[in-house]
Amino acid sequence: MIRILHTADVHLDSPFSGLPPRCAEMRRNELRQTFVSMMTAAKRADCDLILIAGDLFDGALVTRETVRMLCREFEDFGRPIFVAPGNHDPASPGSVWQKVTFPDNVHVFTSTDPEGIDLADENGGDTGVTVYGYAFTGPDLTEVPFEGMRADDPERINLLVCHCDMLGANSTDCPVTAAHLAAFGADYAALGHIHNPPAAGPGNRYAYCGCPEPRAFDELGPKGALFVEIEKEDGVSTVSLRRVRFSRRRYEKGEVDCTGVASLAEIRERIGQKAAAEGWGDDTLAQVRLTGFVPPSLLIDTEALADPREYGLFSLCLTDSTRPDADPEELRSDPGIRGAIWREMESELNAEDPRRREVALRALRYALCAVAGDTV
Ligand SMILES: [Mn+2]
Repeated sequence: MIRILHTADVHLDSPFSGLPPRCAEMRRNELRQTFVSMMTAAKRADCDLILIAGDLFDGALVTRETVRMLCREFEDFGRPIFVAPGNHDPASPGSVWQKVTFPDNVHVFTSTDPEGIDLADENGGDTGVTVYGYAFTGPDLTEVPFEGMRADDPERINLLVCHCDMLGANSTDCPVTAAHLAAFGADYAALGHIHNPPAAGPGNRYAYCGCPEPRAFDELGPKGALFVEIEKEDGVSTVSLRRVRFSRRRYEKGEVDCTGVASLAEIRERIGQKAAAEGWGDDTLAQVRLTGFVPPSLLIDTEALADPREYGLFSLCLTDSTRPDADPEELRSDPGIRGAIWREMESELNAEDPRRREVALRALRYALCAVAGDTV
């Protein structure tokens, strides 16, 4: 039986440019810590090898600190590690893969031509395991490098580590299909590139591990890596997969219906209830949309409401999509000034652009309040 840690898409040294600089710095550190946690877990689980299926780095800009951390962790693991560079960190001339000498136990695939490596044990004996892989050598790879090839020896445990896009037939990020993988005939293909991993292939013959640490609101929920166990006897293998969370943080999206509230304090309470109901905590970066109908005089100050500490969150981004609880039909047919305001603004209130809608809503509130003689 062999045990493998399968990871990919770590995107070390990501700029996190959507965050304030201090938070971004913190997240870059956390990303490194997440990687260290994975390596520690691989050692603790007594993994025989590690497969890194591309995009270990976010781009060509790699910090000294990150390289030092990687070399230390790789060396400390001591057993074989295979890296198949992806579209974000291709093995191109002058890339980190050329500049840095990684420890001896690390094999980096550097060619788009697939290479198969037989794994030796500590004494140089044969383990019966072969690892196949290839590299992106530029940002695009429109061919499937292993098309028409087959793993040489069906008696061995054959692994394939590859960065590829199984979700887009016309993808320029190596458009691999289930048929390509079946024809190659690996016992397990460790895939990288898709950060929100879809279900594993039939019989667990292939799987995306997803990213270990999410970086934005299109990577929702906890993230991690895969522990893979493969048993092979008389040419027949069984593969079992275990997904383990490693992410320090998680991104979550939600809606809070504000219908019936009379004050900002009540909205605050509802946001708190939402966070509690969803189990969000200080690991959570939440994006919450306020919806429903509120009194026109209630001006929602999203900035004042969005202090994450009040709800025990790491960060909170609020958008206001509430509507004044005036009846649109009644307003539309109002012959007076209220109707005129509504008819003037109706197209903006239904605009495609959420920013324009928000501005229009705010304007409508001010206008209705002013007409009603309320203070704004
Ligand atoms: Mn990628």
